[in-house]
Amino acid sequence: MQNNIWDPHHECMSREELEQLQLERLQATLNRVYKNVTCYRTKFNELGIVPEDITSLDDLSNLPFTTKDDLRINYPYGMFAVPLREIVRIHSSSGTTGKPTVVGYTKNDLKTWSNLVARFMTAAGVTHDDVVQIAFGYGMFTGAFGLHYGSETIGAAVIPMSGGNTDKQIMIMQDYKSTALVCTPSYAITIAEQLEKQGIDPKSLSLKVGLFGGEPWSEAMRKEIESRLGICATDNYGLSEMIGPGVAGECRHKCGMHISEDAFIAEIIDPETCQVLPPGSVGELVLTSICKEAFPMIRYRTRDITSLDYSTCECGRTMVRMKKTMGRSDDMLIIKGVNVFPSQIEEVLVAIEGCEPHYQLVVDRKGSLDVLEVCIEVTENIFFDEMKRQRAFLETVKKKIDSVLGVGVVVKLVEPNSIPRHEGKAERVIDKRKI
Ligand code: DLL
Repeated sequence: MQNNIWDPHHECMSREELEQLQLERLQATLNRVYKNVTCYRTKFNELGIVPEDITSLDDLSNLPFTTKDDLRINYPYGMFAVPLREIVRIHSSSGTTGKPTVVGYTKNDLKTWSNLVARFMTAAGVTHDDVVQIAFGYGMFTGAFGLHYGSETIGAAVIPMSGGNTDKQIMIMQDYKSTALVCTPSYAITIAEQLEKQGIDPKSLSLKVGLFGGEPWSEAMRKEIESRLGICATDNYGLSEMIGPGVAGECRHKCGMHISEDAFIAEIIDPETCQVLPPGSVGELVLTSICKEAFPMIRYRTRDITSLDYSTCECGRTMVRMKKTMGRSDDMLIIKGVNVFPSQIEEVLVAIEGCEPHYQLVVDRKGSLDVLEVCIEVTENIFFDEMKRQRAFLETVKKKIDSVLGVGVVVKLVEPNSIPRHEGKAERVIDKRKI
């Protein structure tokens, strides 16, 4: 490690060298998917493209996009480019409509992943002297395992706490002298609030740095976390389909997240016209993985809205920086770190007798926690039913929604015709969160 850069050879490459490497890796990836993934072969054939046609990075824009629908159609293993016996790990994306997105890793992919996470953790200042408390949930979510491997690769001591149980998080933080905290930004606020409630001065802790990600958060929230926990907080971006955390992360200058461009080629497109936009434009981020064996993704539409900054960064890294995401081009909501689609709720509601297909989702932040209120229009029978039966109905609906989403919601039954109708698209979501 040199000057706080984990892999200076790749992270500080000249653009010319980088583009040469990207092209070589892209061509290898295209050959792999054309040979091994029916979905890609069919799409390429339909367009009359063979991998050999891609002779420059500019040709990338001739290739078809990959969307979440492709992953759903090919559920669970159809997009894998290696036989199952070469897979050593399976993860999935949190809360999607119907079946989750399944992603696989070979042994080499896990090595690649560990190194990519080690990069952004090093960029945030983590070293082998650190004690890293991981408060992301361990499980199918990629967050905890990704940062776990990154920490071990650096040689830091990992405390695999998993999410929740804030009092215990605080006790461990005090007793084990954790120096780095890893969780969602909203959970960092919860921890800060609990510390205040218990009268614990954050200065009495050993915390120095926080590595946050998995959900959108603003600069204002960063300032709040930094002052309330007395740490330097960095933003880190990733998605299961690409590898999990490890796609992009901030350095100590905190002026955008460096994308590991030797592993992912980034494009910005207009989500309506699908045309590639010039450098600096705001649009949807499209990523192509060029280092993955098990689950390569060609021009995957992330739906995240951002822009890319190619200007030089003081840290010495040459990798492009993406701005904090400004929302999504689809309707996915992230509630307490879980991805929620309004259509999932709709699916539950339309199947319940007595619920009208008119509903509205109100998202708010109470303290630091996201609250999702589902307002459902019900038939007159139910609305004017006796309290006991109405309660039972409400409980049934809530249970069904909670179990489909994997996150608790507040259900409110409203009287017929009380939800505004629109001539065009319905306004399903009211997001009151100020992030
Ligand atoms: O959230 C991977 C991750 C875990 C990244 C931990 C960083 C830290 P998914 O569950 O597949 O994967 O959700 C991916 O979450 O498309 C974004 O919409 C959103 N997201 C992730 N990181 C950020 C971030 C992980 N730093 C989806 N800022 C992505 C804003 C983020 N949104």
